[in-house]
Amino acid sequence: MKLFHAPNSRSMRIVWLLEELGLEYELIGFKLGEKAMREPQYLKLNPMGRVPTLQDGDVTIFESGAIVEYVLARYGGGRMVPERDSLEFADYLQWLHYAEGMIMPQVNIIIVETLFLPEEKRNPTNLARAQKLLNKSLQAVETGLEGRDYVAGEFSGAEFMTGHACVVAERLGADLSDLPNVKAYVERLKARPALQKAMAA
Ligand SMILES: N[C@@H](CCC(=O)N[C@@H](CS)C(=O)NCC(=O)O)C(=O)O
Repeated sequence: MKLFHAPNSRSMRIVWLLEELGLEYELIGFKLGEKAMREPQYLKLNPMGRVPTLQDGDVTIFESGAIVEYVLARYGGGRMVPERDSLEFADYLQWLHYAEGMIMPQVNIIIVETLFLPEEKRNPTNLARAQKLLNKSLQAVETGLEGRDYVAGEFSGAEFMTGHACVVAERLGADLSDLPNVKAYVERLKARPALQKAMAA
């Protein structure tokens, strides 16, 4: 398998997943925003010129959530996916999709408003609104973690999405002071050797 990856990006989710599963893979490294990500050759694989993209034999797939589902369906052997007739299966799907739907849009705005835009173009109102909504989106995770260590009970594929989004939010300085479950969850995830390896990749 070949994984197109950039440090400090969502492709870390897939490195983490492949490490947790102990699968062999080759990393094709980019720097976020570099020109090579917009070259026609790469756009054939990922029309948005983004990471991650996974190539597995004849299969090319982008969108981190889809890649998590693909890898677990094909190589997971039942690991990290709750039984389909269990209550946890719905939690698993919910948190697998929640990250891109609800957390990352606010993370994207915060990154743009604090890092990408030149100071004169930054909009403090946009930033404050995104920070408020990020906190609100993490409050749902706080509730979801009540009485459990992971969002679908046992460690699952949903961690690579919502767990990763929480780790990124913490790194961006999100206020976790009223979110003790999320805070502990982030620490629990960061203690995993596979995530540490992915963060260093
Ligand atoms: N929804 C997509 C988002 C992919 C995405 O936006 N990736 C960012 C890195 S986190 C990227 O490649 N940005 C490069 C750019 O915009 O030039 C996914 O989850 O895979």
